[in-house]
Amino acid sequence: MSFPDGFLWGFAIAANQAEGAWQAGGKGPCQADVMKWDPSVDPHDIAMITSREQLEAALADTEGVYPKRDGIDFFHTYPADLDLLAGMGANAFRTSINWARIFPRGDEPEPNPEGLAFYDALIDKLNAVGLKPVITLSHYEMPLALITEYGGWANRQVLDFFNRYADLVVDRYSGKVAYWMGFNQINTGLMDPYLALGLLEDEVGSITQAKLQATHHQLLANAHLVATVHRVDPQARAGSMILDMTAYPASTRPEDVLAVQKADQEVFYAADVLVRGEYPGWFAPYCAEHGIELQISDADAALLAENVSDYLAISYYVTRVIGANRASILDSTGWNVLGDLPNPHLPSTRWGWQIDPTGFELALLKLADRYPGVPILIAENGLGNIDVLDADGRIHDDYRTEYIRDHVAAMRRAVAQGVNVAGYLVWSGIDIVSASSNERTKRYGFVYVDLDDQGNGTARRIPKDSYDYFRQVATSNGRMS
Ligand code: BGP
Repeated sequence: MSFPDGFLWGFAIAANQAEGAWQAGGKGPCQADVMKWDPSVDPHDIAMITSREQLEAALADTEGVYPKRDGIDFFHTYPADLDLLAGMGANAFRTSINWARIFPRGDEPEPNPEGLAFYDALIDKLNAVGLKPVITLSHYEMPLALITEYGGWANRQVLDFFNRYADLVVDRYSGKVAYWMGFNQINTGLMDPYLALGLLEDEVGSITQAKLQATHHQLLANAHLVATVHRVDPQARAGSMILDMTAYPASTRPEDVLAVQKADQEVFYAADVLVRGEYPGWFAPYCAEHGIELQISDADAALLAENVSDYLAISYYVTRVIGANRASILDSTGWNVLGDLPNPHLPSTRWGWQIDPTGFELALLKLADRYPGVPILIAENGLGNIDVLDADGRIHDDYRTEYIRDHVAAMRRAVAQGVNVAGYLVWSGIDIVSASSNERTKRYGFVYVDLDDQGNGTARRIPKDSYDYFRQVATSNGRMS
């Protein structure tokens, strides 16, 4: 069974993990520029920024290695890189616009013309090589000034700044973008308030109140984006994305199974608002019980109800195991949710991410039940690994071919059961910098980039063995997978 005509096969990256050129073209400092590579951090852990001091230390640091500042220099290499990626016969490419290239501080009344010129050229190049642009407006690239001077997304003024940015780029690129995506993994603000919400935990008082209010502002921003796209760029689809964190109970004990249901509430509540236009029933009682008073006006509720997303995007990497005693991500923070408890039935990557194609089919079936008929875009799926450039000059990443083959097969089974999947974008098509570990050597691409974590290497681009495999998949609309 093949996939529907027009199915999107392609790749996904993020500006902050690929472009580099962190001080070029008038760009202002953004969140990613303070993310330091630290080989002493346990691969199973994800280092987080929680204080102003950490930001200031990173900006003053002259010794440390900050790989996202240089990325793979996609800011300059994108024409050749996109030619190489288009060579796989793909028809879509997701990337983000770095907000700090357009508004270096975030609060300027006028945009940075050099930043706009870069994305003018990038989006035109994508269309020229047949890669439909899927554009993320916020992918962990918030201008630092909005964090240090305004308090991040907890401050409603930031919503106004974001709406100005969104209105500008949607108008400018109207007719050239297939999918507009407001926020990368809008539910990860619960785990990582700095990265996804621009909050400094040691300055916000109640972290739960701040996270829920900040996420509410992002949900309003997404509803505003949907309204703008429908008005200005009606041929495009507008929506946002969540990180899928499908969970299994630690045992058949009813308490463990109940814990999975509660974990799902946290994972999906933002998507419930995006797709249904209202908060789920458990949300108000939870806030009341925990003394949380969100500022949600009648106008807010109307905006959310009248501008539900055209699609829901997900990133799918792992499944996890949940026990009754786990901490809720509503009132705690940390990425341990990705590695809660080991699943003895699944292999794991070096970073503890459990590989589960069957879980992918399960995740898609659950989404179809939760959001009947809503197109689901796989905005990220891929395998991070320490790939080796062999003596023969090739990269034999059979493990990546196997991973993609198994996940495409799972997706095909879900489509055959009626799940409305709109496309499959592999993270990351070409090697870039890892979001969580800031490593270049945690590689996801079908194209190898000869740079190490410290930026040493020839920067040559070398198709891996998996390049030809994915070309078969994309050019056969999934039949040859
Ligand atoms: C997702 C992010 C991406 C990407 C991916 C892979 O959470 O949306 O930015 O990085 O994870 O994870 P990592 O790069 O941390 O290995």
